[in-house]
Amino acid sequence: MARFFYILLVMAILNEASKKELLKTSEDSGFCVRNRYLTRNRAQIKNSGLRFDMDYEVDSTSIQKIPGGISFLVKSIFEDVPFLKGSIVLLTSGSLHVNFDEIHPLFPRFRSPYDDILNSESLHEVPDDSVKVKPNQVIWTYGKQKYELNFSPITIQGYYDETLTLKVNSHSMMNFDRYRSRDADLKPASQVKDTSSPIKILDSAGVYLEKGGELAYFDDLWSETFIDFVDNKKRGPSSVAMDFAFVDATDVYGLPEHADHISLKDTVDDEPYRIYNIDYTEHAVDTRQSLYGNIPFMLSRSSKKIAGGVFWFNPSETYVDISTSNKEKLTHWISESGVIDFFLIVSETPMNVVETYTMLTGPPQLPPQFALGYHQCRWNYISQEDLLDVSSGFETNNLPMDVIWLDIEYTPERQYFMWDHNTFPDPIGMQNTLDTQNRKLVTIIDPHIKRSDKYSVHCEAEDLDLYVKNEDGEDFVGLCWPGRSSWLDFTKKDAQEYWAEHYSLERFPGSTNNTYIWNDMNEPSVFTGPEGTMPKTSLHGDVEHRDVHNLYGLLMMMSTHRGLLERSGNTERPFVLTRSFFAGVQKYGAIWTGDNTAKWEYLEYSIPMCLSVALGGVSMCGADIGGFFGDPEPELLVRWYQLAAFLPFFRGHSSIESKRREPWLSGEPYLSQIRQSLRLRYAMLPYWYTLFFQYHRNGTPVIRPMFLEFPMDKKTAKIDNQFLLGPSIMVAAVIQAGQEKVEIYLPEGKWYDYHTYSQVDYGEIYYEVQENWVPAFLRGGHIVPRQDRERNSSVLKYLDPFTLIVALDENEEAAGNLYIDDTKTHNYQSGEFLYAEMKFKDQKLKYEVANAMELENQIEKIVIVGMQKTPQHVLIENKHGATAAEFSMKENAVVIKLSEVQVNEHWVLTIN
Ligand code: NBV
Repeated sequence: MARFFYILLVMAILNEASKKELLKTSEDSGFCVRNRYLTRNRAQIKNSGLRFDMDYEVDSTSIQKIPGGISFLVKSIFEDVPFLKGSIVLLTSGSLHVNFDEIHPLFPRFRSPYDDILNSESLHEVPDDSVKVKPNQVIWTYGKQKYELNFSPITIQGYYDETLTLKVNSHSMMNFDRYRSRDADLKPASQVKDTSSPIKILDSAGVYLEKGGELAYFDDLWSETFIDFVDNKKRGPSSVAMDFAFVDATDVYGLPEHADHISLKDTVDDEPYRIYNIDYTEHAVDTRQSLYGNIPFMLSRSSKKIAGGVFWFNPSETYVDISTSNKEKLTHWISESGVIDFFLIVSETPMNVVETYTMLTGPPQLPPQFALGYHQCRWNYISQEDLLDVSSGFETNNLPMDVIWLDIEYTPERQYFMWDHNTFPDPIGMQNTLDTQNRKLVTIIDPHIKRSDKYSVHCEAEDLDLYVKNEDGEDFVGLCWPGRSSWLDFTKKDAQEYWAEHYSLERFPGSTNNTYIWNDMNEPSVFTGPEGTMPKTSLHGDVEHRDVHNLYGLLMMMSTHRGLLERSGNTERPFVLTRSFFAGVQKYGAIWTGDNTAKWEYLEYSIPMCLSVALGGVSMCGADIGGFFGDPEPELLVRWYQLAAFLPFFRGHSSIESKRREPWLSGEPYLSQIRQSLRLRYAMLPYWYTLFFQYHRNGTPVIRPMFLEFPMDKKTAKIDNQFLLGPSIMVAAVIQAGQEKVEIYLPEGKWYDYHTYSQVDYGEIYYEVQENWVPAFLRGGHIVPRQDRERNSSVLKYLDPFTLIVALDENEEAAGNLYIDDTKTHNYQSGEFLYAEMKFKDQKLKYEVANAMELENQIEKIVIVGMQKTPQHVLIENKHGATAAEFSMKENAVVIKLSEVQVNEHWVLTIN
């Protein structure tokens, strides 16, 4: 009982502390106000005779050749002495890497850990002959990419196939606040070349600026107060900024995660997109406020055959402004601290840009196959009986499920790596039972560590000095679930190692090799901190938290991932879910959209949210089915399952205050409808797994906004209530109660209803809503592998036969792939997998095994959709010779039954 009241109390505090008005807007962030002001009033400042110091040039005498590019020094045009060093290198993987850093900073300027985020395979420099150094310019040419650096003022232009695609600093918004000592704000005039004009501003972080004819004083350079939280900026202003213009772009996308549409809005007289990992409880939708995780990557779509991308590699608080003019999308990126470090990508299609970025920060993890099944979660399954009852409920109701989850209540007083033995007396026994049902367990592990002398995780961390420090250099202490807590400093290698070790079976007693992990609250969420997170003045060694904030969650879950890898001696693929994240998270696991609400609009926004996360390289995304807060009416719950079956991370979850909602509690017809969605998902697992393999190998996202597949069709540019699963299936959501029709746009080509195989005309259509499913379409020209036998866990499907759905295009052709491996280890990396290529052409379906492994599975059925003539005869040729195959005409398809056709052999099917 006491615990229950405690929870209510903390939730009340949390809800209060996280109301929208208690989060910062751009107006509350001095560095953003200042950079916006300076760039918007640039002409006025210059005309008023004040010195405007945001004009930078390359010191042409300093250029040095380095592999793939140049290094150089940079100065303000008003000064003789360079204060920045720069380097620009073109990479063979298709991006231009640009860096600016202070030459002699007063404090170390933080640089993100390359090894943890970037993929070394993507960092090879182009050969020397691709770089031409001229007196005032450097030109890189590699394939169809060309970049030009102009020295004064510094600008960069990116061309694809001779078409200008991306411009850097073309609007002179570049800014680099140097660290300065407090009393050196105004420099002696002798350091300045021209002393005749009144010097009031020496650089963008200077003290006096003219505002509306008057001298304005920015008084927040050294300290800033938000509500009652004082941010003591002992190191002073340190912002960095840059503008990127996407030429001829109709839309820009990316910058996940925001509860917003995929096509990003102009922000001119509005709030910019904020990038700062925070626990924005009961978050709104249609907002540019930040959420739990962020990926500072943006890409463009154009009506020409060009697309651009920018990855702004800076983990401090960042704002991005977007405006449209002259067919150009101008973006202004402003970060609170760190260095200027970014990657540019120019290419022919947005898809290429996404793939290049995804591999640059990847490769994405190939998840164990069970992770693509259904996950059942709740805050909380309160005891081991409760958990096992729920798991059995899935059995008795014939509902597939692979993973059941435990939230924070399984621990004694939120001390992680331990079990509350009153409620979970035998966790191993519990997991053994789950094992007999072919199910896994995920337990939550949060980053706050209870400061208790009896808690060894804390005592050792304290002894080893692994905690983040406060500004006075003592262990940082804040309130979170366990009460007084501290947080490991994951920027330290020894803290990462310490954390990873805790996932060993010895250090996490009661865990098994089938226990997987959920890292929550890792923004990090600190109940007593500003905006519910860690104060920026906290210290990671000599680095301030403000410099690294957005990395915290990523580094934590990276360490967890490493722990699970080590637990299995590096043989098994881990599964880790994280709430907070940054660029590169796709290497380590899955994310979800956090605490949504049981309302229709949250179902609607789950699509653009996951789509933009996928554009940011992270396909393994999902939203809590049913909504975390509140209680969905059965219709909403069913619609949510029906849609979520087509989103990668497929998990039902609800808050401790919500009513229980295991599928059978809704009764009929809802239970059957939910079962149908789960079965649809499980039948499609071979397709999902194949898509994930392609994503892992090439960075091709698993879920795709329409514009990514149809970039030249401008009608697709803003669509985000429908999307593609891989290249072959298009899905649309039902997002209103009692909705009768869904308006859908099908680009030119052949389309078939996924559920009935009937052909659907392309163009704008109205789809009559069905109770049992959401609209989904097969795209002509594609082959989708399935396993249609009904099983209650993905594990049980392993030996099942396959069905191939062949959807023909206008030329009666189609193609597709099938990937199979052992579902869970890294053996695929040494070639132990099956990869088959399937092509339908001239009435023949050819199945070729590009990479074979030992497998017993058969192909039992082929469904051909969209065939004009009725077949008379079907022949299958394989190693057993040629035999006639049985076939029948179903309403909209030819159904061919096969026997003794193996999944790991070549065969040809001929239809006459
Ligand atoms: O651990 C409790 C919850 C969890 O169920 C949810 O999924 C997380 O997003 N957690 C947040 C903390 C409490 C939120 C009110």
